[in-house]
Amino acid sequence: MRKTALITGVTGQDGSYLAELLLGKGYTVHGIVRRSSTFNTERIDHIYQGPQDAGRTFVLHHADLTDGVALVNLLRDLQPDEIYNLGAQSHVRVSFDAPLYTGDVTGLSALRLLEAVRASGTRARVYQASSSEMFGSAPPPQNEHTPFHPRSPYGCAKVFGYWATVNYREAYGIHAVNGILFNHESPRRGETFVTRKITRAVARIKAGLQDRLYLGNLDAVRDWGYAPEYVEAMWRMLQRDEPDDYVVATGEAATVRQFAEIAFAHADLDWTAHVRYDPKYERPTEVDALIGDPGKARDLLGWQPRVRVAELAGIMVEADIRQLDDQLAGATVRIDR
Ligand code: NAP
Ligand code: F7E
Repeated sequence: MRKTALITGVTGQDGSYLAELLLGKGYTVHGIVRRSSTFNTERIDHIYQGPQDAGRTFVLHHADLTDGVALVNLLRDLQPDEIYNLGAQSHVRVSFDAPLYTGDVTGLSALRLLEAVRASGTRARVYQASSSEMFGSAPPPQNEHTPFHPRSPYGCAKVFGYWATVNYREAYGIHAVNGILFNHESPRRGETFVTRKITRAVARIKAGLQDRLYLGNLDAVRDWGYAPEYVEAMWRMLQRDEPDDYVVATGEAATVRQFAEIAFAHADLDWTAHVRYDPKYERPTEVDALIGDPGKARDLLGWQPRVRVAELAGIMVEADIRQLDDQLAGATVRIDR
């Protein structure tokens, strides 16, 4: 029997890699796409299957995480085996500008989805995309027992989603798990997260289209892993007989400054010649250091990270250089001076 999975946030970085992974494992994959006035499916266009394709295994549905009734209807119709709740307003800085919206989409929607599971009578296993941002100012290394001290509306919303998931597991016996993932990146990372902002700038500076890159706090420490490996951990969590919560991380740390240095050096550029500070990119409260302890995921899921930060930066720089080359070959590119 083919298994069926539903992914919220399928158009995002992780959703696109997870859809590929599950299709490769023989699942029928359903994804929620929110209505947009421009196309928002770029990350999944290469696996798109049209309504007319016979025997299609990848199906997209228009819905929004804030629309609880739509979620109930969808789950009642699909009766999926597994649900991956990856949809969120996921940008920490933006969550200070849109705190209530972030609380609704990123926090309350986790509860909406769990209620929809109950209301629709589906027996699906549920993965909740929890985040290392929940640890906030708790000193590293952080593991499953580290107390939460979130430092942004985004972090607070994720703490709400985390506890809703634990509560529904305890109260209703739902097979629900939290993956507490540390930062993970890829060539599909959103362009305003710091790693991708840096690697895109490296490509543009190398091509002579840009000279300066403005960044905020260069001293922040992060544990950056490779997104395709992290979605494998999500899947492994839902295959365990007992639902539980897991930290997923590399256990290695780098500062934003070090990431910039490595990324620029990969293209034979000196980062100090191009990077400038702009306080605009600081946050009202910062998370200084996130370094995860992935021991439990290693021992119980058999999961281990392979790509480390230097290789990751190289993968992303090369992909951005290739993408820019393709754009330059086929289209007009705006030149920032
Ligand atoms: P992402 O690229 O920002 O993707 C977020 C997804 O959520 C997109 O598909 C987005 O749709 C969708 N979405 C946003 N608002 C929605 C709404 N109201 N209704 C339905 N869908 C909505 O995020 P990601 O990096 O893949 O991360 C996946 C999940 O893991 C998120 O929950 C994030 O908070 C969490 N997380 C990420 C990391 C990380 O380092 N990447 C670490 C820990 C946890 P559009 O494409 O239309 O915008
Ligand atoms: O910032 C600093 C910034 O926006 C990383 C999300 O996926 O991971 C992500 O959240 C660090 C911060 O990611 C700029 O202050 C400096 O200290 O790439 P980021 P994030 O805030 O860590 C967690 C685990 C999630 O769950 C989130 O969804 O870099 N920084 N200068 C900057 N950050 C940005 N974005 N832009 C700058 O110019």
